Amino acid sequence: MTKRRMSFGERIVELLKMENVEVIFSQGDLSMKDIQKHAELQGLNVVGPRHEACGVFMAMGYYAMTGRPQVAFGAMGPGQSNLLPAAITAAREEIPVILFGSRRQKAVRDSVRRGRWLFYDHMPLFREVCKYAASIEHPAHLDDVVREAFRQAMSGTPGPVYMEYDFTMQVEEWDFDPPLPPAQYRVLPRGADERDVSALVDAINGASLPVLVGGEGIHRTRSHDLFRELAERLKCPVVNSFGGAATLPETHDQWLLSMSAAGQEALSKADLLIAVGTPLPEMANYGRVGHFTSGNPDRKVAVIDPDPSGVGMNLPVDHAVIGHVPLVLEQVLERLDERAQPVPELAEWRASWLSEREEVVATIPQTNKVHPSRMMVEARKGTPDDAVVVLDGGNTILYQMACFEKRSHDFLYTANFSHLGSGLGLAIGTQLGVGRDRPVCLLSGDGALGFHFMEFETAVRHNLPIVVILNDDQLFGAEMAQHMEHIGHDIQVSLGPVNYAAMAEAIGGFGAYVTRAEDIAGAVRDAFNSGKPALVQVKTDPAAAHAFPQPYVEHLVSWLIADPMATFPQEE
Ligand SMILES: Cc1ncc(C[n+]2csc(CCOP(=O)(O)OP(=O)(O)O)c2C)c(N)n1
Ligand SMILES: [Mg+2]
Repeated sequence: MTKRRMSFGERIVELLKMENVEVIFSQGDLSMKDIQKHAELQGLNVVGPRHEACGVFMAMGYYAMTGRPQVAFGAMGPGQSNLLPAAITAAREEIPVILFGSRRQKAVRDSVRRGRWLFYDHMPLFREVCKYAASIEHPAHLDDVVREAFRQAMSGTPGPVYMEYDFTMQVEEWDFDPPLPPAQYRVLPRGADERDVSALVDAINGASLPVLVGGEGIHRTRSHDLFRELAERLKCPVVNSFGGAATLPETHDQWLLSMSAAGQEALSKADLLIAVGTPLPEMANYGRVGHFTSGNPDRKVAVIDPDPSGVGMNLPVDHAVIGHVPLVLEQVLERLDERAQPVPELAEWRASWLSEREEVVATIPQTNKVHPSRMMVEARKGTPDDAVVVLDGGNTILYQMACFEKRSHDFLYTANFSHLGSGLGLAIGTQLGVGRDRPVCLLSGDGALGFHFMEFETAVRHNLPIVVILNDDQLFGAEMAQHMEHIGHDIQVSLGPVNYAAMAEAIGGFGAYVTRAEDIAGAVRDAFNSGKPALVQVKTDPAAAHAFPQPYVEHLVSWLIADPMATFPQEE
């Protein structure tokens, strides 16, 4: 085999290209200059975040839209440190991201001279947080480490991996063998055991009331069309986990909000629950209490997921069909006949859900300011149906869940970890993933947006026309009711008046400042039509956060207070 002499930096780029990496998220820095040089030469897109954590969020957004992991860098010392919070989020969200830290010479670590400029020993921290963390000690060591990183990031429960190198190593040259294709060093996604598939198909054929639960694994593997086909063949009710929102668009006549009366009835009456891409974790109190305890005692549970380690963790599972979600769905569809008649209760449950949503909208509290639920109803009118929806915030999440109908299956939120401040980064990564021509909106709380607002400049610099629709209640709203109840006033929950729209314009984007409900839809439309990164700031009523209950909040709180040690209902 002919070896080729090249720098460490050039080789990293070559290895990343073998894995179809398209973007590296890194600020220009001397400690990665050779990697950036070769990334540019080899046609990768180099996107520079203002904060390294946001670079990781961007990589997560890109992955969520494409199923291809991307790369984020942190420069030596504090830049490496800044990767950490988002690495934790990527681990919680089970999203593979490939992280690199450039490091000062390792000898600094053992120096007794108290020279610590731009140095901290990060390895123990990244080992704790990531699926794999390694220090690359020599160019000859590089290929092995990068391959192990991809192998780990993409197998079992996917997640973040971290590699670091002495910054001086970038330009070191070495004779490298031709790079290996991924199929030679990691198991590519595969389907399930055929026996498990046919047992599941038999169970489905024998079920009179199957219910599908869509999980975020459908989003992560881009299996929406197959999931929809399965739903349509089964003609059964479809609900979703929190992070699996929109896996079947809410306009579909089989979809029910899991927290609605109809959704809960469907879950409790089902004789076969088929969870796709979720180990039934967060919804319905881990499947252990609430409506899972009532209803059909003979309910069977099937799980389609790549990760065997989640099976039976919450509900006992009758059918574990383990494999890459789209491949398993294809296997199931190959064998499964179309159900002759829809599940008899479906039409009634769908009608019940639709009237529940109408009722929620009709009873939005009337105040002299815009209620955040009203903002969601109006914002929906101005948002194109095919827009990707990204979320960030506290109560904002509940207002959107109740009042912003998701019509496209592309949806992203850190549903497991709820990391405030992730939204702008996720939206930017999402827009890069779907391309400039597809609309992307970020529905955000003002508290959430404040964490990393300067990423708006990143969107301007890279010409990414994301539209931020801001619920500006001048509060960390989700904290307000508890403070009012417990203290009688709030302590550091209220935020100052900020003209975010003017800031968006000052940075070079489009800004609109809206105080009246009737102006929201038009402003949102203008924002999408501007073709620029845009922000529509809606001044909403701060009293909404404590004077009235938030829609479905009791379900959300019930997850928090659910007894994690509760026994399985079947064992009681
Ligand atoms: C990084 C981070 N810090 C703190 C929290 C706790 N927290 C959850 S919701 C919330 C308030 C969110 O305020 P905002 O984004 O304005 O949304 P609102 O509740 O007002 O709709 C806070 C502080 C969190 N989830 N993440
Ligand atoms: Mg707020």
